[in-house]
Amino acid sequence: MGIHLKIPRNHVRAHSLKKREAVIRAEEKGILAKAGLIAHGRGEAFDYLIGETSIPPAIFATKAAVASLILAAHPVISVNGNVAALVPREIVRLSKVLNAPLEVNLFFRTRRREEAIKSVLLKAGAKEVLGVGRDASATIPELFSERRRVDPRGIYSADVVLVPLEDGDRTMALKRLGKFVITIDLNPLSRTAQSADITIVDDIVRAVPNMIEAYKELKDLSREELASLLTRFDNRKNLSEVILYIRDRLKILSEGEHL
Ligand code: PTJ
Repeated sequence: MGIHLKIPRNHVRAHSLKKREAVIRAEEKGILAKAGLIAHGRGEAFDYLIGETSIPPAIFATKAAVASLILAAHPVISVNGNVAALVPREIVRLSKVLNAPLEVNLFFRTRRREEAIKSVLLKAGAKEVLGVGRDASATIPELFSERRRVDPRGIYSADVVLVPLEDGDRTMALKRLGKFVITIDLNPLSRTAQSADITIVDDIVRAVPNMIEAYKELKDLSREELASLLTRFDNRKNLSEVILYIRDRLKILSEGEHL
């Protein structure tokens, strides 16, 4: 076990430091991959650029994502080490409100990590967790990482999949299989962000609770109203909005203004 910081509640970076502690602890417990620590750091850098808040294009993408998950016949939520480390209770809650099963799906797959993540999710209130051990018996063609293994009852037969913090090859393989892919990724330039159908450029710690709120707002809409929300959403345009937002913010900051 490493040395852990005691973070003063009024520390200006308390939120960020708490997340760091959560990922470090999860790595020590065998939940998070070592590469997950690096991925977290990259996410933090992009979060700095957007101002560590859910910006308007992220909220728009969140609503479109929830609309598509409500409309889905068989939605599935993929869970990796970073998701289990940062939002275990929230992802279980989202899975319940949307009636979308949780599936453990790992880039760095080991039996020990699968079981550790399953147990985090069960402890957080999940009734069932797909994709563990022999349950991940189907394969996504053309994928060479361990992420090719999926559960026939889950991602394999899903029409809409939420894959937060995903890698680019897998996103493209899921697209080729005809899945509608939603991701949460702080990097608007990543291959995943660029190739998903809906990209929520936001910290997963804010995005998942926002999705639960969006569900409450959208759940009574008709299927036509939900479909029209989706038709108005264009991922490429929305990602451009994110990049323009960062550009405008940096311009203001470069002129010495504080936001
Ligand atoms: O648990 P595993 O074995 O499945 O491995 C998970 C990681 C994240 C290590 C694996 O999927 C990976 O290597 O991912 P990448 O290719 O590094 O992509 C992760 C993306 O997530 C990057 O674009 C980061 O900017 C972004 N990211 C990191 N932290 C967050 C985030 N996006 C949203 N919220 C975060 N907290």
